[in-house]
Amino acid sequence: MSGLKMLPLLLLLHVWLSKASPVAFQPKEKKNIEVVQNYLENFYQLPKRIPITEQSEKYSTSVIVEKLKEMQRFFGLKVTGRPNEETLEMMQKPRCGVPDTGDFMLTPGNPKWRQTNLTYRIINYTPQLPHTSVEAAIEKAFNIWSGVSPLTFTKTSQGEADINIDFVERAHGDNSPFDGPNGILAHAFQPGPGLGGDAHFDAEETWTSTSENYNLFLVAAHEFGHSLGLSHSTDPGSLMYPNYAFSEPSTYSLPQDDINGIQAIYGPSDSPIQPTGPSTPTACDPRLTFDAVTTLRGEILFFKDKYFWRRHPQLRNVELNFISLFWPSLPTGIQAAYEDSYRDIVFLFKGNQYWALSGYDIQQGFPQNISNYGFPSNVRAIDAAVSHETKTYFFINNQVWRYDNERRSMEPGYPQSIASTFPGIESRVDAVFQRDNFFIFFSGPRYYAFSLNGHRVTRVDRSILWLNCR
Ligand code: 0D3
Ligand code: CA
Ligand code: ZN
Ligand code: ZN
Repeated sequence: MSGLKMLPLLLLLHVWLSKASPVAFQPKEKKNIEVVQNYLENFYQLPKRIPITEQSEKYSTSVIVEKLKEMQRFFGLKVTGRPNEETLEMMQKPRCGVPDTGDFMLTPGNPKWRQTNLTYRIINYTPQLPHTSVEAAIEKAFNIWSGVSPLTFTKTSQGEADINIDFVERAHGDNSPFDGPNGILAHAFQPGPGLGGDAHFDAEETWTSTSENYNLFLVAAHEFGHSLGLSHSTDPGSLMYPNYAFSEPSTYSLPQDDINGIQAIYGPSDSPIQPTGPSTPTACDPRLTFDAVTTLRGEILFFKDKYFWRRHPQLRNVELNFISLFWPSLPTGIQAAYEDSYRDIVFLFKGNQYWALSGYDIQQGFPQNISNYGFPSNVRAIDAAVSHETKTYFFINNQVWRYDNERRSMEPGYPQSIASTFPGIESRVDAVFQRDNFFIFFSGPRYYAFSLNGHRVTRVDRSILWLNCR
């Protein structure tokens, strides 16, 4: 594209960007303009040439605003139609060449394979993994999809296959060059003849069968979603979300969002028992329950499955995060958590193991066994935990244990029944945290505010109010 033809758009974007920062044409701004321009051209069909007439300039303004809004809506950003900071940040995250579509997660035009018995062929291999590992990863990736649909996949070694799998680098003849290490990892073509269905992997990536970036099975499973007709999804927990996130392959289960997507195209599985998958929790679902809740240096963390919500006490916003993104070595399904604010440590529990966090860093030497606290071996897991002054309370079934943080020992006389120690807390506790001399207990979809001064429950309400739902 010629520099001259780009000028009006550059000026236009410049006007917006300079509202955010009043200094004119800094190199950084020039770069931002390019980011917005390239992104919308690549992923939102923004026309590449903008004619230099005033009228068409007005037209292109509204097109850009609309495209920006579409993009912001897709990524769940504030829909402003302006290239603000969070928008630029999202645009600069590398992604692949399949355009983001607003509605559902099917590829526009709804392309699909007419037959259910598909063939694949591995054209060449990456030198970084043994052939058998590549084959195992590819086969497992296909199984993810055949398990929840009527589709079957058969490997062939020669001749025409529906899905050709290739490791290639840079320009490789399909007008979508790869970009070297990181950035775009792979891409795949929607169902169809010829290139249709084919999956290309960037040969310059480090391909692994572990948690190191990038796990070939996880990327292949995502690409085959495209090969079968799925586009990207807005569900951050789905396989078809645009960005790679590690998830343990040995226990991997295809998320429900992706199951819904593939079944919308090909119908349900032939198997008598319909498979289901994990769903991404939604903050304002009234049935929502928590696994564990704790404060951390003034923030409140709400754990659920492989996620946690983080709430800043002053800010109204609550953000959903992957546990694995903050703490790659932690398991999912944290069962209890408490903050020892004197030592400035947060402890997280699952089964008979626990971890210590200093800020957002896991301390060396963890996990350790909860027998350190003095629990007998028949205590297999902790439901909830909370610390106040020098004591820590552990809730297990209908009993509470009290631990002395200074003496580092369990107190005599415990366990006691929860109902006698905390009158008004009648059922099993899912999670609890301490704030302003209250213990906030979560049990099912409700929370109970227990006043430590008044020694009674002063409020019962819906748990999701803590996630700023109405
Ligand atoms: C891609 O390269 C996708 C492939 C993908 C996406 C999600 C899960 C597995 C594979 C191209 S279709 N995405 C880029 C990516 O995630 C944005 N790059 C690595 C990174 O860490 N950002
Ligand atoms: Ca790359
Ligand atoms: Zn390609
Ligand atoms: Zn993709």
